[in-house]
Amino acid sequence: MPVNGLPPYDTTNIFARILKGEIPCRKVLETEHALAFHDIAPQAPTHILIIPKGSYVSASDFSTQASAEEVAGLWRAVAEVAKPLEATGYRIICNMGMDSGQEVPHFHVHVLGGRPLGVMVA
Ligand code: DGP
Repeated sequence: MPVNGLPPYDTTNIFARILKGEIPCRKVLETEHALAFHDIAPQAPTHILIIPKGSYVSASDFSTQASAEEVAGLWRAVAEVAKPLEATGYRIICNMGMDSGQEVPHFHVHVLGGRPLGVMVA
């Protein structure tokens, strides 16, 4: 049963295939619980995606089903990846479900920076 317009976890989704090494990525960081790599269609000079290694479709699934270690591991990877942007600032985005336009049904965090990003509007 789809939730928020998202199907159940599909092990053939593009990020699952990146995790399995079936599709290449420009890796930034890999830890026990997370993988970070450059977005294929960057919206800013720095645009990095951070994904958990576990199988979670959405931010909601990750937040409610992942262990404390996985949650901490994911967000510490986000902080690590964003460290070079701390002086000037950055934006974190998680799209969740149909209305957000989430394209890839494996939970991911976008880190964007390297230029003034403007005021966020819908
Ligand atoms: P979202 O709309 O939040 O689901 O963002 C998905 C992002 O994933 C989008 O910015 C483009 C990126 N993306 C899609 N396919 C690939 C891929 O094969 N490799 C990489 N590196 N990024 C991808």
